[in-house]
Amino acid sequence: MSRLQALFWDVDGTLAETERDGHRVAFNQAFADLGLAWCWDEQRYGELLAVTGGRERLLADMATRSDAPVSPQEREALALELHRRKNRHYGDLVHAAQLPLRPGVGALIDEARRAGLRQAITTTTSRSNVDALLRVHLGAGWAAHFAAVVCGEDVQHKKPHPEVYLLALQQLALDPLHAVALEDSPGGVAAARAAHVPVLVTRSAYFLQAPLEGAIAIGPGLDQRDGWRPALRGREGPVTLDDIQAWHGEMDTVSHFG
Ligand code: XBP
Ligand code: MG
Repeated sequence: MSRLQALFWDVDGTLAETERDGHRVAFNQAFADLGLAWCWDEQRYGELLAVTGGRERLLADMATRSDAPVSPQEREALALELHRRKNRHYGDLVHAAQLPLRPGVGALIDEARRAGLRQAITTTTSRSNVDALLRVHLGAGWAAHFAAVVCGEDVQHKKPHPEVYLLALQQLALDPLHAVALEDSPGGVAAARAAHVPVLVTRSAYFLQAPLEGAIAIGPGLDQRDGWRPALRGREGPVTLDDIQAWHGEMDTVSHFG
């Protein structure tokens, strides 16, 4: 059995429920800034999450609109401007303390740090968004908790491409089988698996029913022991490093979760 040496943390949906109440709201504020009568409701935003990357998401939405600029250059310029404004609004929302960490996340980061595991951020969101979120919740020195911080700007291909994970593995000089990725979405699971990193899923609001295959464990959140597959012993308390180590040790015997 290979010993667990590192945790790789996805950000949006895994560290915090940032999509519905953060990015979506901030995108709508950016539309209003520019006088656009566009509004992404919760359902439309859920559909658009199939596209990773905020700028890419804007372009995908424009491709379906009759009231978007016609030329690719104008669309690109508008997407850039909206994305820049969206990230500023997102930072403001985070600072207004409207986006707490998901329950159990802070405790597991602390436990892993005390146990001497290395940790990395592996996200396709922008670096400024990660900085805003973690500065509020872990303090100005948040980056010291992480041996690598790989963000959307660092890669050519966003999730579900494995590049974010491959870069983190390279920076930590780590065998993928010695890590566990924490993810919330099908795209994140696909990215980790394509890099051969075992992945544990804490389902987020938008992906409660999504089909997810090939994780070493799937559950509702790190603060509870109920509802996990494979099942956890005992009903009280959060998911611990020992639990993750046990799933990691047994991963060869686990095949698919629907
Ligand atoms: C999720 C994403 C991001 C965010 C928005 O990343 O796809 O695009 O929705 O952030 P992850 P940006 O789950 O890997 O953290 O606008 O900065 O792209
Ligand atoms: Mg995510």
